[in-house]
Amino acid sequence: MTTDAKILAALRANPSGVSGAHLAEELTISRAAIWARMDELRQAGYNIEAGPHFGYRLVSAPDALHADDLLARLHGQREHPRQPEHNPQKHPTANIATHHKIGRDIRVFEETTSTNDVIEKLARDGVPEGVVVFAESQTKGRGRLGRKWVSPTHKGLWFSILLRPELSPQETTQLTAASATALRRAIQYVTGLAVVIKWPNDLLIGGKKVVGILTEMSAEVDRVRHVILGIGVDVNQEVEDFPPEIRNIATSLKIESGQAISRAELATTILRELDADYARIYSGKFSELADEWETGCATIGQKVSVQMGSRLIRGCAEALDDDGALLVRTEHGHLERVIGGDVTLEK
Ligand code: BT5
Repeated sequence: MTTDAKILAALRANPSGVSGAHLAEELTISRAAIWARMDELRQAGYNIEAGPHFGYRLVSAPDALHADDLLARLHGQREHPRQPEHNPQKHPTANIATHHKIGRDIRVFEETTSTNDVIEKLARDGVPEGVVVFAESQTKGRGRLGRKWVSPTHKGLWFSILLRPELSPQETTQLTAASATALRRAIQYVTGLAVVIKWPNDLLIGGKKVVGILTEMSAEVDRVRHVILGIGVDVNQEVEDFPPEIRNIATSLKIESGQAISRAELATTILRELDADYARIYSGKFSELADEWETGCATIGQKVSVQMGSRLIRGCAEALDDDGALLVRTEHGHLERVIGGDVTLEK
């Protein structure tokens, strides 16, 4: 962690205040250096009080993503998981081992084309897996098949993660499943809202899309070089922030819950949950995760039509198989294994 991340972690761990002398000793820097860092943090929008009796105290943080703050929060959540006020349930993955890969390096850009592009460059430069890139806005945010992803400034979480999994290209569907389950848990935990998964990569609230996931992969025939998980979460948009063409199909956590959500808190909860699910895949526990996916997946048991390239399949979505593919019983009684494509839920 950087010095600022350590300072923010200490301030969060000690809400009633922490002394400059204590911080200086912990961080092995001078008290003057601590004072200078506090000043920088204030300029970045952190409201930090100072007083002779309590030392330094964090009063509020800006609604902006800040890499050091995200690292500090992630560290703090691991050390002392906190309960959101409305949600008495235990931290969802409190009992699942994490391996601290996802989020060990976090970078934030004010604007970029697409965070997937930034990660692609880092991947080619040989950066280790687990790096996460957030952007406050994207000028060319994309969905699957060249579709556009609307990413208004400071309203959502637009981010990508680099993974270098030891999986075959076919097995990478597991990562889409892991992303969907982790995001569902994190959002339900932070907001208390009921979220369902629409196979393979959307999360919906009240039938409207609130999360999209774009998984991109670089692979040889039998070996994955790297996978990029691109995730878009609609957090604090108002209805008018969505362009008219998607107003009927998209929603945000603020619209659904009636209150603004801390993007930083949500971001780090998501990273924690993703890390836990990635650890589950690594330790051979995908079946556990697949069960959770199936439970949260609104597509199972529904009549669907699936567009796969130029082919259209109609039938009933019966189950997920071991790799996370959707099994669809067609009108003619055949069981089709669907690994990609666009699913429409039929009425
Ligand atoms: C997806 O594609 O749902 C994947 C979206 C992934 C976005 C993230 S943001 C960070 C990273 N960087 C990127 O450039 N992308 C990833 P797809 O299933 O093809 O859905 C795209 C469709 O969703 C569009 O055609 C619209 O109908 C709708 N849409 C666009 N923007 C939306 C938004 N903000 N919220 C909800 N729906 C949206």
